[in-house]
Amino acid sequence: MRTTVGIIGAGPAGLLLARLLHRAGIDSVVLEARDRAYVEARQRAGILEQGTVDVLRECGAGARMDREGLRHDGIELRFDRRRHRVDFPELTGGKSVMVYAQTEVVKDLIALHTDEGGPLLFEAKALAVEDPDSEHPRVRYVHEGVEQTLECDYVVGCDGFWGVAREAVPRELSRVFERTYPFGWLGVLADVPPSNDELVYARHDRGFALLSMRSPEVSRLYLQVPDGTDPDEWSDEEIWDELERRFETADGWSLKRGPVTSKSVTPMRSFVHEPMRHGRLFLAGDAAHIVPPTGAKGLNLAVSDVVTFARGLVRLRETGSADRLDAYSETCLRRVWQAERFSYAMTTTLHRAPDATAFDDRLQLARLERIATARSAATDLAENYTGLPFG
Ligand code: FAS
Ligand code: PHB
Repeated sequence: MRTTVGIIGAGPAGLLLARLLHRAGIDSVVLEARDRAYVEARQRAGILEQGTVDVLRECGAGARMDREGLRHDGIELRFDRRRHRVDFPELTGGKSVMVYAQTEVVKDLIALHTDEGGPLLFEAKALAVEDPDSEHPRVRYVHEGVEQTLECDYVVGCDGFWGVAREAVPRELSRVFERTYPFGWLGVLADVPPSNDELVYARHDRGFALLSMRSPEVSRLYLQVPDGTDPDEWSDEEIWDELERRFETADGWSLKRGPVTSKSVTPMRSFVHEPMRHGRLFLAGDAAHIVPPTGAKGLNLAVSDVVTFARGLVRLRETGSADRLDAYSETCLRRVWQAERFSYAMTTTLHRAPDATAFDDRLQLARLERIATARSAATDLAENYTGLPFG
């Protein structure tokens, strides 16, 4: 098989890229190792930056998001039993975020692509990217038990952290930057209306807690737990009891309980691979970088990477200039490191390390106090949370 752009992975990065290229009249083939049901059910992100919302609308994938998504103009920081709201439009000149789950974005893009787009092969596992620095890189993959080759002009690895694309960048040219955290997130979905209109990020001596949502009927909640925790070690009652303790306020706010429908633990990691391009191979999304979910940046970074690639290729097609494509890695990395910085700051401000001292606790509270009282600090949070401009 032959195509212009071979895309490995049908997560948000791969699917959005295929859509953007399709709209620009550039053909692509998407190879996805798992089946459609699995990809559409995988519980992940929940917050879309303003820029992501705009791109989904522009490429004709925003209709259901605009019908069912929840626009949020702020978040609440909770610490020391106090509540502090961060007003996004007020601090950013009008920007906000959208609560619309990654699973729904993926479903919308798959439906659109199946109706209008090029080949999207499920249960097609890429084995390797070959000759990435030649004029015609190839992807070797297995589909329906047969090993095959996809010949391309460009390959974009959108195959996530555990994918194969990154391995095709020669080790001697690769630099990896990494930080792991001694805690993870126990995440639950619950059939109960959210107990707050906006997301609540709580810093507590017992650990972090996050109140998020999927709809006016479904809550999504997270608890900081020790790294390697088995979710089945926690009964639903214990989870609700612990959430109540960590969200406690001085004004009698209460947490509504309801049936837990899913439980999972996510490890926390910061990771960046440089460069994000080698020859005709480009890495996008989690294939190149991971952020801890505290800043709600992962999905949105994947979107900005593929927008940067698509704009670069369209410019080459239209003007013959490869300047944007050649600047792909440095353009993306500039935005990636800002998101790494913000996600690290949110994570270390709101989570309590197992070896934290009273001094550390005071520092965290002082950082939160600063956000609550200084417009400059609140603005920095609001600008990063709603999303910095695409490269
Ligand atoms: P993905 O991992 O989503 O997709 C990669 C795809 O490639 C997968 O479908 C995989 O099956 C496929 N693949 C892998 N190897 C392959 C191979 N060899 N051949 C073919 N296909 C292959 N981000 C936010 O922005 N906001 C949040 O609120 C947020 N919350 C999160 C909560 C949790 C619990 C988790 C785990 C993540 C969260 N994230 C959040 C981050 C998350 O959304 C990722 O950043 C996002 O999925 C990245 O998208 P992709 O780069 O497309 O990678
Ligand atoms: C989610 O809704 O899943 C979510 C929201 C905000 C985050 C992380 C996850 O920071």
